[in-house]
Amino acid sequence: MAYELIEVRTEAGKVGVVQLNRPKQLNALNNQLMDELGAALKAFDADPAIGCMVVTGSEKAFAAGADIGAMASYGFAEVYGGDYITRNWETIRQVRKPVIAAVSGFALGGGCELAMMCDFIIAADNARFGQPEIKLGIIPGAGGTQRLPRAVGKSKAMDMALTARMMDATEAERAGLVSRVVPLDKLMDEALGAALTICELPQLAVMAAKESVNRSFETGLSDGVMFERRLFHALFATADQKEGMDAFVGKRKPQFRHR
Ligand code: DAK
Repeated sequence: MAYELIEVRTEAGKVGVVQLNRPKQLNALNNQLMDELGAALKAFDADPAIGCMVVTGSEKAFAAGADIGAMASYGFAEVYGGDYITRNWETIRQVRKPVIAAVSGFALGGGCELAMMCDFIIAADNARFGQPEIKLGIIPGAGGTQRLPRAVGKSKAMDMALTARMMDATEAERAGLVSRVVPLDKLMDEALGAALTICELPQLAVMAAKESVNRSFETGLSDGVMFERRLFHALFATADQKEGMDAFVGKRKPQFRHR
């Protein structure tokens, strides 16, 4: 598939990088861009050479939200009856390998929601997160009212959704929305470093860890712990579990085969 609104590349033959590329519109997310992003992530997910993905934007904007101009004329019939802004926002959730959001600049509205759909967020020190939809007469529509309180708690989530206040990178890290903050010029190095670390680790265990952490958002504690236990047991059927433990006991470097 030829992409127009994203740039796609592979780093070290192992990390799939998707860069949102509508810089003049601050990477406002329209249907074409979301279709392309979904297709690129699914292609990387299906590629056995790829162990992890990074989604990033420009220095000024990860993404300033869904494309307001494209949405402005929609009525209920279009947004509910059609699939104009719903058909491609869940694709990222189908991706089984880890996806890291490398965020610099604005991550607003759907941009903040997209970052939160990724497995974790590494932020540049100029990152600003917000759910300003209220100023447009709408509310977050791609999971913001659900994922944000899980990430930062009710009070900050309410503050952001009700006042449209933006959160800077320092506050976002303190609140738990992002895992690391780095200087802007180190953002991609940091994200690629994290991605490469993941690529070196046993992929079946990586996928199981992602699945299990994600399950914690869907279940109660007892069911979640049981789900985790089943995956834990299953990993003892992998060659990489034998290799990892044998290597530790033998004081040597493991050679994982992702089997
Ligand atoms: N949409 C379209 N264009 C945008 C945009 C957006 N969200 N954000 C910025 N732009 C465009 C501007 O119109 C401007 O275009 P030109 O005038 O140059 O043609 C260009 O990007 C540069 O923007 P500014 O001139 O405004 O730049 P500033 O530095 O002055 O301000 C800003 C930056 C990010 C503070 C400002 O642009 C801004 O407030 N942007 C809008 C932020 C916003 O309200 N975002 C939330 C949008 S609603 C759903 C899925 C997703 C969603 C809902 C449902 N489903 C699956 C159901 C998501 C909804 C949203 O995200």
